[in-house]
Amino acid sequence: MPYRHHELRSEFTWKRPQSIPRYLSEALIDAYDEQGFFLLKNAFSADVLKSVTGELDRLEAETTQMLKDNFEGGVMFINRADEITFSAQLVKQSPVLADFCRHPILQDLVHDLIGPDVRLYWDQAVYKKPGNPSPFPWHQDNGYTFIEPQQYLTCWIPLVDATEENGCPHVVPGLHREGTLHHEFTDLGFNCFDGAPEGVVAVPAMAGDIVVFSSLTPHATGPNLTDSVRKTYIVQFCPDDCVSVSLNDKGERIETPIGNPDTQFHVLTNGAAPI
Ligand SMILES: O=C(O)CCC(=O)C(=O)O
Repeated sequence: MPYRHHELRSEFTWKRPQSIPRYLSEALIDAYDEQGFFLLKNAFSADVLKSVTGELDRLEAETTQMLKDNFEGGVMFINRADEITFSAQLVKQSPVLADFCRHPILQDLVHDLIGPDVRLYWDQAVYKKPGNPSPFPWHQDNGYTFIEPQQYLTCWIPLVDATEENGCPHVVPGLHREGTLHHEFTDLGFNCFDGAPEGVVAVPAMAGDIVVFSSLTPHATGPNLTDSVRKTYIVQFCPDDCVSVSLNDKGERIETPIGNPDTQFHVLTNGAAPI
């Protein structure tokens, strides 16, 4: 029963870090609290994007090949080789990506939204291939992986301009405050809404921006109706003392500390870059 954690629920409990923000304005921190998301413009230079994209293109090509070689029709869980791929925990394979996840902007961002002791929780490239007519369904990131404290931070980093034509994120502002929603598995991935929710906002973002949102913010991405790949690197951060929570067959809570040194390393220790 791999997904019994969906029976777990949690409320929105984010506490604003007490220290003086290093990078974010109060308005953006308020937006995170009240709306559950914001767009941070021009976070990364073209040089940084180029080196990250080079690594991701190489590793994503391996994912696509692996899916085609091993799975009928190239379909495995939410991956469909010719439509959308998820290449996860790439920091283990790439020092360039591991360095990127400790980029000074990301360190400042996690300081301002999480606090002084923060780990990388997850990283994955999501490539939405040309002519993919399927949306990626509405979900909270907690709908896939349930951790406590609930609130972890997702940075959705477009490597090409993400538009309404090629599958930019859409969010429902404010709904993160409802806590964890119930998710059902569909052919395309977990889904937390019957039909289209009210109040949806599209969040187009340019290469080098970051769409910052809470793991409790419901989001979806649209189809890619263009003739080029929509490339995103998603990096997620959590407080140092986070645990992963699941239920066993008897319905008992199983807590596992988060902290694989290769994939969930510290990005901030006592407010400073780890040595
Ligand atoms: O980038 C996408 O198209 C969807 C990915 C996503 O929402 C996620 O991995 O949580």
